[in-house]
Amino acid sequence: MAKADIQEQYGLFINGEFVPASDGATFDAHNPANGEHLAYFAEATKEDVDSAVKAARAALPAWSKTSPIERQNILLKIADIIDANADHLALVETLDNGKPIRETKAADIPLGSDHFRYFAGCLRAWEGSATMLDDNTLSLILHEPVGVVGQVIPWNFPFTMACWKLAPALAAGNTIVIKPSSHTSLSLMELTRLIQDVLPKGVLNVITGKGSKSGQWLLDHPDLDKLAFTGSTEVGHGVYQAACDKLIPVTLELGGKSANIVFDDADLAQAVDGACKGILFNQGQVCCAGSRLFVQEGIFDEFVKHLKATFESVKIGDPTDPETQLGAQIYKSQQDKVLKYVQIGIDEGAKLITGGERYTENGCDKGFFMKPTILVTDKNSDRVCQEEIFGPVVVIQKFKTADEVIALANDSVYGLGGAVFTKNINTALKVARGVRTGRMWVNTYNDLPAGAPFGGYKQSGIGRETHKVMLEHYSQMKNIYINL
Ligand code: TAP
Repeated sequence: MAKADIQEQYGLFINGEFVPASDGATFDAHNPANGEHLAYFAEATKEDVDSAVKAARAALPAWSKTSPIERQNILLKIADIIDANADHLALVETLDNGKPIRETKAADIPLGSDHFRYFAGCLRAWEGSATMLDDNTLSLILHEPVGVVGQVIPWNFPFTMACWKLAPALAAGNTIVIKPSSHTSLSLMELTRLIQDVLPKGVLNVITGKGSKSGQWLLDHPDLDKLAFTGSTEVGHGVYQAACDKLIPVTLELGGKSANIVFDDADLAQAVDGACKGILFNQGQVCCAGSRLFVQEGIFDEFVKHLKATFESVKIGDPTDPETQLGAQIYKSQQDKVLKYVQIGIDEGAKLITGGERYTENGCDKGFFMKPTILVTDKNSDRVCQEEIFGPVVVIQKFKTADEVIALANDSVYGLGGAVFTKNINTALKVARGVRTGRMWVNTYNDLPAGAPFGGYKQSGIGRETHKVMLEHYSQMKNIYINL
């Protein structure tokens, strides 16, 4: 397997310097594809978290007064650095996360740099306003940064999620303390190493460590002005509580159980491809994965036959091989959870069409590889239709009418993504408008460019990312009311 030029040890990044944890504690990370040790990371103590927040607080006055031009130039410089190191960062991400290099090269890393470019553009066009309320009264509206932001991101898209969080927060003039998942700290630490001299000291602080300790200490820190979190709905509840306790704003990007809906008149090849993109991208470890697939009765059997054949032809294996389509699940207990869900589905009466087990051929026995899996059921109440599996497992159901499938899609506590495949624009719009989610794709799946807002209804979150509205989420509106 390819090797990356990485350090053996990474410190915390506090006030512009890499430092060890105050008690010297470390933890290590392994490659999920073969179990090999990758690097050691400092495990932040409560004191370290406090130092990081203090550094961010001290840096805030100067950073918040930088001109939009200065911040734009810095964001563009970061984007350039990412692009110049794209191959390195893609390999790092693949080794740390197990996702195929073809995905990190085509999606994770370029989506990250594009995010910095997008917000570099937005921030210059983000004007306040001046309104004469009457002949003697002028109302000015200015945007001010919200302040010191605490951010926590998950392991499924470590690099992209970091960019989704950092770019808008920096664009709006905030200072940051961010914590990556302890399972995947490498790409953010490598990015930090590459951009350490670009930002003034203290503007960006990165703490590594376990969520239940370092992460919780960050959320609970009393001197934060905003929390931003991407991860599970379960932990998201705790983040919301922590924000409530401090009465500070919060944005949450949480879990999903998205409906991918295929009508009889869909282009079959396009819909099968969309189903694969929906559930196999990133090994199905995607918040908006199309994990519930609804296929109309007229093409049901043919569609399932095609999807089964496509799933069985997927190239599974070494994620650093450019030909590999499906890499490794993130860690053993996550893989065990996915396998357990397959059994739960079967026990509840679902039919296993293909997959449902580990993949151990071609040197994959040391990693957490899985065969793409199809279950078919007729009960949307099954746990496999209601709970987030977070693996390459799609559950297919048959439907007759648009109204029926809209009701089935909405029978979920989540509301993050979804798609509709049809050649009829009226059907597409009826379903897209009827399903209560933040994003509905039409005739595609899992495209996530900057500029199109992404975020959840219901238990899938609060707020939108990947859109200029994030600047509002990371700012306060100041009104100056002038009696002329
Ligand atoms: P979580 O277990 O919720 O972890 C997310 C992050 O929170 C990690 O950095 C984790 O650190 C940290 N964390 C865990 N417990 C914490 C606590 N008590 N206090 C503070 N931080 C804590 O989720 P995950 O397993 O990494 O990611 C998968 C979930 O994220 C899925 O549900 C998925 O749908 C969701 N997700 C949503 C989106 C969007 S955009 N909606 C995007 C990606 C993922 P450690 O890992 O070190 O424990």
